[in-house]
Amino acid sequence: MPYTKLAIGLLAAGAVGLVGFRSTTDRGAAAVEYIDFGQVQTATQPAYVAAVSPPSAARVKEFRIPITHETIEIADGFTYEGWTFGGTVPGPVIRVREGDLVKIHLVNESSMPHSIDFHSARIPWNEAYHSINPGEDLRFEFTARDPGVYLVHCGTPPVTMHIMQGMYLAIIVDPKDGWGTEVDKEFVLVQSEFYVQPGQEQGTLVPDFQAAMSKSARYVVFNGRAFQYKAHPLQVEQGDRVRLFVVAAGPTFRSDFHIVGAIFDRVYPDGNPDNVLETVQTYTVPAGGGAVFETTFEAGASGVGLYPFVTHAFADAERGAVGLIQVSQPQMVTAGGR
Ligand SMILES: [Cu+2]
Repeated sequence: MPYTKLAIGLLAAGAVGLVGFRSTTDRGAAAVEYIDFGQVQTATQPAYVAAVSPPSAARVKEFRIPITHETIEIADGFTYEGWTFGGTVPGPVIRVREGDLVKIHLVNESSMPHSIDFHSARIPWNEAYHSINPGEDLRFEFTARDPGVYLVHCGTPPVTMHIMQGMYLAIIVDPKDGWGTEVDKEFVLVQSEFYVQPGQEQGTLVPDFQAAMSKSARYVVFNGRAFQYKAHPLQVEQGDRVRLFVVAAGPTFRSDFHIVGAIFDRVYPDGNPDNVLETVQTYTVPAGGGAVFETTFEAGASGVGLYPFVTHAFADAERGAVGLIQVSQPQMVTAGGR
């Protein structure tokens, strides 16, 4: 379908975490949005931008997703040859609305076969999720029928290897009638783990598949890098209501998601607001699953201060799956050893 580029421009990195070009037509229900993730890349420095903006009004959304192999930083000072969707680990957040037609154009720009598997789609595996060779591309589409937050990953065997190399991203399908609450800030957190050993050069890491098969992760991370939000907290203001889209990419671990010093007033397992749980301390996101968490940072109840978010499986938190939410400007900024 042809589309007219009515709006092309640089997007503010802080607004949606993407820098580059995208185009959107604006013809009401027939509008088409096109994003080329080869051109629009998620910022990962100083930290992967976790903040997300609402989806566009376009009812047809098309995404070009290049597969590339890239040098990534998975812990401070440690680089790794990752396999990526869109050049980063995790790949870019895809956000659509329930009922949207989602068109995918997967392009394998790497040197080996890969694939893509959308948990948000009802589609035959053999049509959409098969591997494509270097230089090949694949087009498929699906209607986003089911609201929630979902894992997208490479499914090429051995899947453990392709996921531990970084081939995953989150897709949010906003409910057609909204989430039922108004929030001030939204963030995406994708938990995953890396199985690595030292490379030949100082500061480099290489895959350790045996460690992966014995579930001995070296790092467990949110959004691709150990401890990045401890150094660069997610910033909210006192009084804010916050929605967190949490996905556990694995390849093997789940996330026992918890915020120290806060209670979730709502959790939507799988991200469907029909699945509401109220007043939750910790909720487990299974490997290959997602959930939406909501809480409010109010004066006298999770007010100004620092709030670590963790997987409460603490051996995993010690390996990097801990970050901070900073509410307004605390007088003493200290992580308190967590
Ligand atoms: Cu792959």
